[in-house]
Amino acid sequence: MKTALITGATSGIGKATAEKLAEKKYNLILTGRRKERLEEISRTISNRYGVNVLPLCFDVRDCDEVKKQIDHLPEDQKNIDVLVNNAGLAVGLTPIQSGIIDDWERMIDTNIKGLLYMTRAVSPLMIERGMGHIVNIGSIAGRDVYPGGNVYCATKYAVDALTKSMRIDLLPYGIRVSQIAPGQAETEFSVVRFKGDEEKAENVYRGFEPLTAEDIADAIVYVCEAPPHVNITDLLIMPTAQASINMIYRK
Ligand code: NDP
Ligand code: 8X3
Repeated sequence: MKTALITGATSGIGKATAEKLAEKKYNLILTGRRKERLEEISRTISNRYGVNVLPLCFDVRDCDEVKKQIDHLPEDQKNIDVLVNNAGLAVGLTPIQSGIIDDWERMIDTNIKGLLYMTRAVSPLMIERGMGHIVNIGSIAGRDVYPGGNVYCATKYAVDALTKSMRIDLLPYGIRVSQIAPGQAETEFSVVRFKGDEEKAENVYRGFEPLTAEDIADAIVYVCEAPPHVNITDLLIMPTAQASINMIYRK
């Protein structure tokens, strides 16, 4: 049985990926900051699919905590076959000249530094075993920019660059590195971006059919289940109604 560690499994893409990998009989290590939700999701998945699910509650922005959590994993759960670097967020949609510094820090610390801390802690375990697969969740926002997207886009451009670099650095150790880059997917993403304003969040998806978290999870499972000699390096997945980052056909 394989083991997958998924960051940000308390909602959206991470949660859906946990379900779909459990369906394929992966044991799971799930992370997130919302403890109760994380524990509830872990229990439900474990009962439903009969797999081991270990909830680890921590903030990926805390480098020492990330290291401690991975170092202290029970020996039989250090065999991480798949790391899904999914935890991430956009905060605000403010032009650069009036940008809120705290919002910038949250995005940079989570989307770039959190992904780096997780990779730094887990990749040596993969190297020891001469196998592993790291799946980074990028975005269409890492391919093009939009008004007010500035820092969020920059973090996803960074994920794109890091994915390519990690693939080179980890090449001698048989570790696959892939990126999944979604377009608009309806999750808690926009509620977080608009700091709890549900109406603004709903407007993002008004008049067209966005992707679901499950659509992206299906792609992640496909990438993870490819034969060991096959690495699907990069998947850009868009809603049919979205032609480019700025072009959505709304009815
Ligand atoms: P959600 O808001 O639904 O999920 C985000 C997850 O990340 C939550 O589980 C949250 O858990 C976790 N998270 C956020 N910050 C931290 C942190 N500091 N430490 C630990 N966990 C954290 O959004 P999505 O599922 O949509 O987002 C998942 C990824 O997909 C993100 O990287 C996002 O940028 C990317 N993406 C999303 C798109 C979309 O349209 N939805 C499109 C393209 C990419 P908790 O709050 O419990 O910590
Ligand atoms: C999320 C998609 O277009 O809101 O990465 O930035 S977008």
